[in-house]
Amino acid sequence: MSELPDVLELHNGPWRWPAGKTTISYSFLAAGELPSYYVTAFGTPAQGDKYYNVTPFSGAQEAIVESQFRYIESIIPIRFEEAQAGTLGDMTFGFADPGTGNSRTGEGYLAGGGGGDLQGDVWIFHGHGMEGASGTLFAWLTLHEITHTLGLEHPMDDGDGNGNPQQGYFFTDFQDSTQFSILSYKGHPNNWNNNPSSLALYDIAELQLIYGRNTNADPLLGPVGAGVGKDDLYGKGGTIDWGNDDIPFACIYDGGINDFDTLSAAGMSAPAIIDLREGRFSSITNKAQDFSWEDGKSADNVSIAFLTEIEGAVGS
Ligand SMILES: [Ca+2]
Ligand SMILES: [Ca+2]
Ligand SMILES: [Ca+2]
Ligand SMILES: [Zn+2]
Repeated sequence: MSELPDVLELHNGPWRWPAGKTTISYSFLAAGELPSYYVTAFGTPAQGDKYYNVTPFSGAQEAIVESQFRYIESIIPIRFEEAQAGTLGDMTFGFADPGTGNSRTGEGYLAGGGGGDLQGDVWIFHGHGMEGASGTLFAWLTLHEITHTLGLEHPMDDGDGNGNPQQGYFFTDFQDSTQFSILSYKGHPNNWNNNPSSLALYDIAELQLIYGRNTNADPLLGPVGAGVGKDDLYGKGGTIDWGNDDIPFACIYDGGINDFDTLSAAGMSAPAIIDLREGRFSSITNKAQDFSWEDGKSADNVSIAFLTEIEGAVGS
């Protein structure tokens, strides 16, 4: 077994929920429910101001967020619980106006960033067509912001102001893409049109460096212990089911022990390239024609997390 890489660009600071805090509470804001600490910090927002016009997530959007919490719980030993009615959680979720001149789609306040009660809060801003959205773009956007709240930064925000990732650790310009971190602003070089359906390779590694690994968890669903002896199938009809997705876009973390897991390209129409080594990428798609295989390029759309052992493979 190797170790988790230390990708400093993603957590180049003290940002995290305090050690020993293993349960993080969350609330979905109601219409007009701007927490009072925003008024304390920024004043009462008027039209044109950031945080004006708070509107709620839809039920489907709340369900997306909660499924992401279950997913993150399978990776790190942290639990997310909805705050009791009438109280605000450590994390809040809502839509609001972005404020004049702010083109960002969302915002997630870093835990440990000194923001007091602002820490952990996630906003999706009006003006980007996200109200009522429940597709893969909304799912990716909220997962991106939740990952910020857990303490990870954009790979290109390393403090030197040039917008490029810090060189010399793990990230290179090439690696500054969603192939390696969903916090990158650049799409996967071979996969531009797809939204990541999971955290990416380095996101999982860095969250596990900070919080520890959830070993023996049932991937996507379960508590510690549920992964012992659990044989998982990653492919059509399996634990991660990419169904009819032409270019599935995921990183597989399986903390199970004494198991036999399989990465499968069965049912995919294009030739597959499968690499079962940890930290490596496989190409499992229905769209081989989009890629210049003869040039040595491949889709590299499915990765295996560091310290994850996938024991078997099935070709297309
Ligand atoms: Ca908060
Ligand atoms: Ca397993
Ligand atoms: Ca395994
Ligand atoms: Zn971001």
